[in-house]
Amino acid sequence: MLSESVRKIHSDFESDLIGVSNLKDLEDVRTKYLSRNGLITSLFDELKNLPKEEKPLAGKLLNELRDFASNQFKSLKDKLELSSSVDNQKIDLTLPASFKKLGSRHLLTQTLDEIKTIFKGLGFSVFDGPELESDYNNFEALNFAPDHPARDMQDTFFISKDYLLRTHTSPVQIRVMSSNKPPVRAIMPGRVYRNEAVSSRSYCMFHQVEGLYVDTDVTFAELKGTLVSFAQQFYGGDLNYRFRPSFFPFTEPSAEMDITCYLCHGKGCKVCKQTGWLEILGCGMIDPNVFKSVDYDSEKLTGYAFGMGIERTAMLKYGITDIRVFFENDFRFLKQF
Ligand code: 2NL
Repeated sequence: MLSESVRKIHSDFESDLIGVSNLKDLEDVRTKYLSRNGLITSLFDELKNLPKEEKPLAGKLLNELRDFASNQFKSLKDKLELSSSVDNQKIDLTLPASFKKLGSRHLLTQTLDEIKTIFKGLGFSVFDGPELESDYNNFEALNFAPDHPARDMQDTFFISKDYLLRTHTSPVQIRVMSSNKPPVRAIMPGRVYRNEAVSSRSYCMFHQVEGLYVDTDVTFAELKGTLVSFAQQFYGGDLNYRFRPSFFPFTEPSAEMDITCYLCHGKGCKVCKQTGWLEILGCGMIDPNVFKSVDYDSEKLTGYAFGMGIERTAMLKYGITDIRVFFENDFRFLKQF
């Protein structure tokens, strides 16, 4: 008998609940079934009239019904409360969404990424190394004479007698050659430090990318082919270029590469100091003394190397005239790129 009442109340409760669309109707259903005098609660009173042996099963059925009803009630209540709180806030779903400013990669990162992509396409891999270096890796292994002016306290941040903040990324090339057999074809980007007065043209810290290719028959013609291909991809296809003789302690012969001035297209202006040319990088054939210091056979091997400042490269490409803007993080500068 009781089990039949349970079944009937169960299905009545469910159909009553289907008709509920607001909190008030829901409260009426709760009163009808679950309040002190509600239908479910009253069934519990009938339990005591049952024969002893039927009580456990009937009790179980009743508990299940009550738990079912209160769970259904609770979840519908949560749902209705949530939607009524949204109604109360009077949200205007037709308003345009608020604009969130997105960050972007720093111009230096963008420039370096572009340089890396181009050289990877030319078969170079990428290495990095520590910014705190030994005097040996930074100067001695690179054929700097002991009294070379770059070692001077005024140009180099020395940490101790034998350690310093690297003044170029060449020590990474020393490390890579010392721990890899030739052929080696790689670029090494990173931060470098110079103890110089800060101005629009120089900063105490900047970024460089250097590269080298060492094998048995590497020629100056290959150096030119690679760097011209780089410049065409980076600065644009139809540029003119030239290589001028230069000097670096670690290369012989050495050269600097110029491209046509982006501003006057070769006519001569303030940016190119009336020459029509802009210097974009330094390069040369690796000096045999450098090969000796990394235990490479300078009789069998030749190689070229090159280096460029990343800030300078970006300044040339975008016509930026003050290096300090790279480190000030002024949003008005950053957001232009
Ligand atoms: C410049 C010029 C250059 C190199 C860097 C290099 C490294 C080794 C051996 C030989 Cl381990 N050379 N690097 C060569 C020529 C030029 O940089 O104006 N940099 C900003």
